[in-house]
Amino acid sequence: MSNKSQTNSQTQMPSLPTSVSAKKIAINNTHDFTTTTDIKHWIKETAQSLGFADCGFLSVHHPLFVKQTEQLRQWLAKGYQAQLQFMHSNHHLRAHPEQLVEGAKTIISVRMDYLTQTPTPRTVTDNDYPNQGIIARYARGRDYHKTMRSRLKQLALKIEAMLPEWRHLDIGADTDFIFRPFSDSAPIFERPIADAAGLGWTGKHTLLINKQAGSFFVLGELFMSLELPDDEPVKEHCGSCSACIDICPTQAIVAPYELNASACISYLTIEHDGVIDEKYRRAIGNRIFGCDDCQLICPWNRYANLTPVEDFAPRHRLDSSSLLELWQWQEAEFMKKTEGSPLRRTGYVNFLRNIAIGLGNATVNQENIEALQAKLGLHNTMLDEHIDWAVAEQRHKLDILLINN
Ligand code: B12
Ligand code: SF4
Ligand code: SF4
Repeated sequence: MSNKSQTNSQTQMPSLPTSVSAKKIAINNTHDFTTTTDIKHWIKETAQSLGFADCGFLSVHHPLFVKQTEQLRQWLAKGYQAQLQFMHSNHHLRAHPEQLVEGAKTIISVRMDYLTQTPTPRTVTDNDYPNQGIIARYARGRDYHKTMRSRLKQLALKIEAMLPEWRHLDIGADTDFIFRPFSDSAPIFERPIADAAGLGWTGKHTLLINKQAGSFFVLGELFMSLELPDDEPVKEHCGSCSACIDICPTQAIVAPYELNASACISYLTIEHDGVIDEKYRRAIGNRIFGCDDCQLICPWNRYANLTPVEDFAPRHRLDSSSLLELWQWQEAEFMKKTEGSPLRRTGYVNFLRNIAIGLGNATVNQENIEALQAKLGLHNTMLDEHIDWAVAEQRHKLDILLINN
């Protein structure tokens, strides 16, 4: 897709996030662009000035796409995708990303850190607060999809403005500039692209890890018509470690680099619609939206960086709310408080379903039982079934407590 009609005017460019960024770019504009390396260097610095931690470059014709499509088919054949229907579609576009954006030659793969607090290294402390509703760290603020895509567009506009200075190099700077930003928004192998473009290696939990920054970052891509050479992948550094596999509460990492999504708490609490199989409910604990355990335990996350991007700042105390507080949210409140937030994805009743499971797993307390029962019959039988289970779990713990005293 050509975005040229939207991008001709410099005056349409969104303002830079910081004055430091503007200064950096001004300095860089004095560069001599004698090789493609100079251009890549400029793009990298500009990406960083826009809040991206790093970027790498990869051709749309890289052999990984066909290979990865075959691996995806094998993954689907095992049924790991559960209700993730979109994983079945558009395999031809996954295998041939040049068809996704006609005229695109290069993918700029970017990563953006999202931590707003440094977690205790190599420990899952979330379990220490059983009455708190744990929301995955990426999801506590503004939806990253929007943040990523709007900043990728800013990056594209800055690149477009530089094209006159790059015309002497044979990279297509003298033709119409075509670009399109993505972040988890199209049939694209985002993690394998970032891996091949040198942003990190794929850990045994299947997420990308960077030696200097751990794995608490999200990925995005800018497809564009400039032709720039590929970056090189980095060496993997998991070695003999298997901490992520061992810690996974639902044993969803069935083998190194192989995730059964249907068992992953992230899938169950965010993507899965309807009844959550009883066999997973105790293991889900107090995680009510997503799961960070395999990352929290990973030794490389002692190097995880805090984000410079304000959008990730927790909203509505989503980093510290109790299960009971969240349980009291009415639907209108849920809709209001999750505007522009990833939490919207799960929907109100599934959100309550997740909290019900959390309350079943919470510290035994008469108040939990009463709060759970107060919502019986208010929504649907699916939720009622989880409430009944949670009340039975609370009562079971109460019985044990009474026997022991
Ligand atoms: C579907 C999906 C999910 C599913 C399935 C995850 C999965 N691992 O497949 C669910 C809902 C469970 C999920 C959960 C999460 N997700 Co998700 N998810 C995606 C999505 C949309 C597609 C991933 C995909 O293609 N999976 C299909 C399988 C087939 O691909 P695969 O994992 O790459 O598996 C292959 C390799 O392992 C390879 N392989 C086999 N053997 C070997 C050996 C070696 C050495 C190597 C290198 C590879 C390899 O073969 C496998 C089969 O093809 C991407 C966005 C995107 N468009 O790419 C985000 C994405 C992967 N998710 C992301 C995040 C942040 C998460 C969560 C951390 C969110 C949370 N906190 O709850 C969890 C983490 C769970 C986990 N351990 O992976 C980020 C990852 C960022 C990063 N640092 O890597 C992405 C890239 C989104 C983004 N734009 O940032 N996710
Ligand atoms: S996100 Fe949680 S449930 Fe999913 S693989 Fe990682 S530790 Fe397991
Ligand atoms: S916990 Fe260990 S095996 Fe898992 S991704 Fe991190 S380094 Fe690799």
